[in-house]
Amino acid sequence: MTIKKATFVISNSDYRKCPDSRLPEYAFIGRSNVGKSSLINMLTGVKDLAKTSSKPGKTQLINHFLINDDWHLVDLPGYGYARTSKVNRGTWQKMIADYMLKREQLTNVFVLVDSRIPPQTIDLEFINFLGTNGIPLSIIFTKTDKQKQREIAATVNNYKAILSQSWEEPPMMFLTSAATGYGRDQVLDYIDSINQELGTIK
Ligand SMILES: Nc1nc2c(ncn2[C@@H]2O[C@H](COP(=O)(O)OP(=O)(O)OP(=O)(O)O)[C@@H](O)[C@H]2O)c(=O)[nH]1
Ligand SMILES: [Mg+2]
Repeated sequence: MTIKKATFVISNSDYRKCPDSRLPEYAFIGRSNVGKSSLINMLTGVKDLAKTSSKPGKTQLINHFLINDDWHLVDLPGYGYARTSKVNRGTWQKMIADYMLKREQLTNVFVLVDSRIPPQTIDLEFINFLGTNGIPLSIIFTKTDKQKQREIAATVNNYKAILSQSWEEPPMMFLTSAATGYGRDQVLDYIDSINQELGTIK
């Protein structure tokens, strides 16, 4: 898929105030600092479309971007950010859970995990939360430029082994690097194939 147009639409904390449209929606989630916003910039080819930071906790709201006038891409705040207060954590959980469970346009959730670290409980819990609630998901391994191929393969296999204990078939997995653009076509073509299947894109 060629990205012809990528524009910011709206930020908010309430799924009911998200854009009132029937366009399919693809959300990006994962631990704080895993590289969600960077990946969105890499995929769209627009450098500062989503705000990034070397410090965790940069993205705080549900951010909608309109792509090619055909679909929405959604940047979300990360989970597992230790410096957030308990109150904030509760608010985050409700905002995200409501969005995931109630946003009808949500077509696929990309769960981002750092290719350098072994499967973490918090990520597995989130993946299982989506699975249990029948929300389609894929896994994106980020920052592959920082890791040797052999080590990345070991992490991927580790995920597959763990998930195959509770899943008949593990979710789709993608290897990416926002730094080099690695994996861009694979992710975009996957989104395109779902859009075509839905028949929403002419
Ligand atoms: N080397 C490398 N660094 C990356 C990559 N992706 C992200 N980073 C760096 O990781 C840090 C966090 O990136 P963000 O995109 O802001 O992460 P985020 O997941 O959106 O973080 P929050 O919004 O805080 O949840 C930044 O310093 C990025 O430059 C990557 O593929 N390779
Ligand atoms: Mg972010």
